[in-house]
Amino acid sequence: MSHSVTQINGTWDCANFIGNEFVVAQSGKTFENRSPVDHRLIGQVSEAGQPEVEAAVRAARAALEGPWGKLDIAKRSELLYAVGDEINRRFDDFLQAEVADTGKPVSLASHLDIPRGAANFRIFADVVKNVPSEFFSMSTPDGAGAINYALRVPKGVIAVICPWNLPLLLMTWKVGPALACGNAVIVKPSEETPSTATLLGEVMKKVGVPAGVYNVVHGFGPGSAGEYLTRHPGVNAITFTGETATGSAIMKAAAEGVRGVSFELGGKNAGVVFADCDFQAAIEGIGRAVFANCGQVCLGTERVYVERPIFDRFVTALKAKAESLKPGRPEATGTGIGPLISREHQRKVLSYYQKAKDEGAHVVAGGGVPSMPGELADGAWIEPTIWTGLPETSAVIREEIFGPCCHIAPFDTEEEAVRLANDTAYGLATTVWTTNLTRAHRVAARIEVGICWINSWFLRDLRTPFGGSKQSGIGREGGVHSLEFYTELRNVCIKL
Ligand code: NAD
Ligand code: 6OD
Repeated sequence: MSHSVTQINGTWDCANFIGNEFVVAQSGKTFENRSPVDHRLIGQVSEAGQPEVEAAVRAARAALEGPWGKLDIAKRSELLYAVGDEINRRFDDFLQAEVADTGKPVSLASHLDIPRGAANFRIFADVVKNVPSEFFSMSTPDGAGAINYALRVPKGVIAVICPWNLPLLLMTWKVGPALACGNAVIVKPSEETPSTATLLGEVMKKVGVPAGVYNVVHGFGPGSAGEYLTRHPGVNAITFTGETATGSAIMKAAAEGVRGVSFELGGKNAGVVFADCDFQAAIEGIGRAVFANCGQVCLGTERVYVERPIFDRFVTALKAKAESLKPGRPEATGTGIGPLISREHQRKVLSYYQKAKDEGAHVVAGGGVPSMPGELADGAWIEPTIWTGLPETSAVIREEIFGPCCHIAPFDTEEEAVRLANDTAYGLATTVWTTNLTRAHRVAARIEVGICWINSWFLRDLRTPFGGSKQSGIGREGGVHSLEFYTELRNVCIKL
């Protein structure tokens, strides 16, 4: 792969990307990027310090004041289309980088992560060209009148702080609209997944995106690039995807200078399965919602409520689904599930597996670490796991685990199902399975979430509002909703 990251001793090393140049931190500090599959060293990552964050902010500001700030919407859209095309042209490079960092099956990354990375540029290139602004004409005492129109102007320098679960998809979901709206961005990828954000630097430069428009600083959160960036007064707004507790820390940083935030945070999502569902479709859908990406999807289901008449049959069928998912190398045909992102995350998920046992759960499937051959034994593997029999107060029912696991509980009435689904501090997504259309509308209106899927899960139309209620987020992104965060409206009032 021709890569923005330099190849040293057979490993891939990631540099920061500032002002269209790959830059190694002045401090010389690096951290390791290791494969979740077998813990092998993928490469060293240059950890940005204050000087690199300063340089990135300066580069971004210069871009806004330079050619980028003067480019009209049509030209910006053309460039974003070119970015999407170039991602597709280098599809295999992105795929290889994403799979190396995450260990996820190639079959998943090639259908979800990389195509969405490209689509996220095209959709917002189209949105900015097609969204009208406001116009009001008014009367004035002198009879001549006045007119008002609203201009959409970019917010300025946007810090984009990203998680590791869908690295390219979630990063471009924010970079696409931010650039479409004329901002400059500084991306801080997760320390676990630095590669695709780095590679995107090559793409930006190749297609002619001006220097300073897209910057990448690598590092951690507190006491590192994440904190330096979010505290920097030259950053005008912060868009963040990650844990609710991190969102809270970033919000405190954003309070200094009263900067805007857009947050996509954690979840403890419910799946609700009514007895009148299409049973096989529900098993397939809930199976994906629980186990896809090894359960590391913010929209994933960790609490499943099933109407009592089909409860036993549902538990048996989902158990079969869990046990059919074979762990293996990302590129191997037949791999149904990858590893968790890291050993640290594996320890966290296993601590919940232990808590479930301690609290008296019936372990229907999984519950531990699969036995893996050879060097794979060093990877962060985990068994897809299903529990029943826990009280709703149990930690595994209340707290986000972010692993391939769920608790299944029976319910008797629609009222009870809605109450159970809503009994959480989070409010990101729900998936409801029923063939009764009236019931579907009724339940969707009552579930306290940002996204309610009926007879589907993670089915995305990128024009729709995406985000979380309660502790799952602040604001909505997607289609025109992204423009609300990435632009400001300036009213121009002209006295005639
Ligand atoms: P995380 O919050 O640990 O880290 C996310 C990013 O924030 C990383 O880049 C990290 O380095 C950075 N960071 C950490 N502390 C920081 C600080 N004090 N200041 C600035 N930056 C800081 O999240 P994660 O473990 O990478 O991702 C998993 C979490 O993300 C889960 O909770 C999941 O639900 C959530 N998530 C939510 C959505 C959504 O759309 N709602 C999508 C994906 C993931
Ligand atoms: O599809 C999206 O746009 C999106 N933001 C998905 C988030 C998935 C969370 O893991």
